[in-house]
Amino acid sequence: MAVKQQAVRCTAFIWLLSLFLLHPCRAFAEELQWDENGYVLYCPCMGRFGNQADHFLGSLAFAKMLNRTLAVPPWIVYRHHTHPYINVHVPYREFFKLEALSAYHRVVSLEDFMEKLAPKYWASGQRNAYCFETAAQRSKDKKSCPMKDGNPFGPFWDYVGVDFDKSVLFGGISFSAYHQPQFPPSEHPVLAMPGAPAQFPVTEEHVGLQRYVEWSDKMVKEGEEHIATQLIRPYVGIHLRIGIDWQNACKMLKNGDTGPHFMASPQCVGYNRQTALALTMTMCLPDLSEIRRAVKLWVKKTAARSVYIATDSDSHTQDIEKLFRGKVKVVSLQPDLAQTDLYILGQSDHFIGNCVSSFSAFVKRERDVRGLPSSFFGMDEPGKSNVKEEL
Ligand SMILES: Nc1nc2c(ncn2[C@@H]2O[C@H](COP(=O)(O)OP(=O)(O)O)[C@@H](O)[C@H]2O)c(=O)[nH]1
Ligand SMILES: *[C@@H]1O[C@H](CO)[C@@H](O)[C@H](O)[C@H]1NC(C)=O
Ligand SMILES: [Mg+2]
Repeated sequence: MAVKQQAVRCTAFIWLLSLFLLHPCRAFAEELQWDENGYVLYCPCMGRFGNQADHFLGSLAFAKMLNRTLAVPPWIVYRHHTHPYINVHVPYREFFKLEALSAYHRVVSLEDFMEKLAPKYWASGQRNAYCFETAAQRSKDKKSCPMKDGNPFGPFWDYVGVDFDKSVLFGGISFSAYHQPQFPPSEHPVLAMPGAPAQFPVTEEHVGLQRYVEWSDKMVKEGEEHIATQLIRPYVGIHLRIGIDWQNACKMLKNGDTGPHFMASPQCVGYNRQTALALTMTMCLPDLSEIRRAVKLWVKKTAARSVYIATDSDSHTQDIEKLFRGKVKVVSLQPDLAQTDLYILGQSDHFIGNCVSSFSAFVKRERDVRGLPSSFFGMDEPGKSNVKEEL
């Protein structure tokens, strides 16, 4: 009896202990402490989701390098075709778990930073903007950072509720730990920048940071429901990036205006420029015959019973159904949220992506972290040219 009680007490103790040890983020969410080592703020002002995600990984690494807390910005969603045609700012947490990032580095959502910390520590009147001299060159007086000039810059900082009081310029072409002594957090607590302090595409060194980008419970629930009700495993997920903007982008490749490093392509041709494999037109813009070939190959290899098609334009559902004469279920949801597609592609038994697309790259990175297989149109084995292309 006494032993049993002891055990119960002990269990309760461990449970209590785990509350404090394993959930530091809970305390952190309730009571935000000001970080004496300062903050990094930026606008994810370049490109749509895939580009923003690449920039996010680099920015996370940047904040860690400077040992400043990253104020995680919302995602900017463009609504060029839907009323009321204004950008929507979606808090990071809507799609992903903010706390999961803390395993890598200190973060706070930009919204929480503004609501809970800025009024006391970064009040109106002391809000500096930081940018490169070259960026300031574009302003009228050649001395101001272009923080709110145009779309999406203006609407972004308006959403955050920020006007800038002063600009601080830095020289050189890249900001590194080397610059930090120039901006001690005591004098420069908040580094707010017009764009991400990161490269596009994400550097090879930072690809693995994808492991800290975990889907929110809401996204998991929605995505799993679709998979359970619409798909039959094993299923092959494919990303068809073939819309008109993409056709135009791939023209650059066709015209020889770009080498093998083109947008997200290092993910399949290799990050080293000297040893990069050829980037073919089929890889950038797969035609229907390539789409058919690759889908047929992977459905056969994985004995897939269904195919999920995510697309920015035509899903080619019927063309793909015809390949299997009704034996394989072909599904395309065309969801309101692009992230629903990303989730379902991420969970597939095999993924065929577009090597040049950062939207595909998001899926590929997530799958690599979890050890799931992926290929690309025009490249069945990532990092190895298709035999036919070599001839
Ligand atoms: N829902 C959905 N949207 C897509 C798909 N492919 C492209 N898009 C949209 O087009 C945008 C493409 O821009 P981005 O994410 O930067 O990727 P990239 O241009 O392909 O490198 C995405 O963010 C989506 O909004 C898709 O398969 N499904
Ligand atoms: C990094 O910042 C944290 C939080 O401000 C601080 O506790 C820690 O000592 C800093 N680390 C270094 C190496 O300066
Ligand atoms: Mg893009």
